[in-house]
Amino acid sequence: GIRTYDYTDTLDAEHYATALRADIRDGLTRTPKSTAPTWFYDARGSELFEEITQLEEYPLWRAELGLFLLHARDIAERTKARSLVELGSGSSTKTKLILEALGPAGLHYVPVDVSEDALHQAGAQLVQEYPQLVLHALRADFTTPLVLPELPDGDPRLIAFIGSTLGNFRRSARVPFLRELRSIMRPEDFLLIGADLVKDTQEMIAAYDDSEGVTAAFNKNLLYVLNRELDADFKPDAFEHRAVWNGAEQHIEMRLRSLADQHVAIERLGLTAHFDQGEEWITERSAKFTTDGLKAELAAAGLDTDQVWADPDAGFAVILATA
Ligand code: AVJ
Repeated sequence: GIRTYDYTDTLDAEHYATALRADIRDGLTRTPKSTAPTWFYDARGSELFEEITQLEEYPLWRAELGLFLLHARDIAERTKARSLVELGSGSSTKTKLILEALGPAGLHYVPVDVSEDALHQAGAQLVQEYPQLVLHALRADFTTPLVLPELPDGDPRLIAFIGSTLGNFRRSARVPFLRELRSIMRPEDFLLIGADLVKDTQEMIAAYDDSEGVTAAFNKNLLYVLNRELDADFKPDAFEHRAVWNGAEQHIEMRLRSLADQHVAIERLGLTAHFDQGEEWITERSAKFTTDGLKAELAAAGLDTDQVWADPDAGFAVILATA
């Protein structure tokens, strides 16, 4: 018969609209303007992100895949996890490498994502591919405390937050977030983090400002999302994509630079955003780590580093930690 999977939605129907309106109202009325990267990922944004992961100038995705090809078995042997909770639902190659290394038969897999579509795509595909996987999709976002579904009590659990998405949290928000993850971990559980490492500045910038302009399109797609969701009248040609290395904060900033002095009406918010000519709006921060720095942040959250697998050439690391 058709393999099914469980699905729990911890967010209310208005969650997206409410959170979007609050973030854009707050983000476009502060100085400098700065909004959350969550809003990039409509269908078009998700497509553009998939394209970005395959770009020559964007090595992160391949670097992490390489580490999982090398070490998925080590992760399985070290953790002996029989439940995998993945923040940001993977249907990607990487998730399958981990599922296969852990042994999908009887494994409890909990993909966690804010996008219902992403969860159902991943869920349907994975139960098809791994009929004995016990999949429970959980719609949640990282701002609300994570309430896990029923999982086998005795076996270790592995919480995975890969892809260097931890980097989207500002430094001040990372330790509280990691503490939140620790609060649902038991002594036998593990946390798996993927983290992009600091490298040559020009290389880091190129990864966010590729020569084909895919990242520029990804960034500008935000304007189409806001025009559609908030009935705004952003003119995409009135903004220019920028990628900047913020050395003080150790993160890449994607920005939209206003090419003119302009006012943009945002009907749904009942406000008009004003941009000076040359004003830059921060649309994403991608932090870059050192392994020592990340170990220190884990320790500050009460987590102990258990294993570090780094690829110094590609400048990426995968870290296992315990509560
Ligand atoms: C998915 C958040 C890890 O920060 O590198 C890719 C998103 N932004 N290119 C990143 C992204 C521009 C990506 N993360």
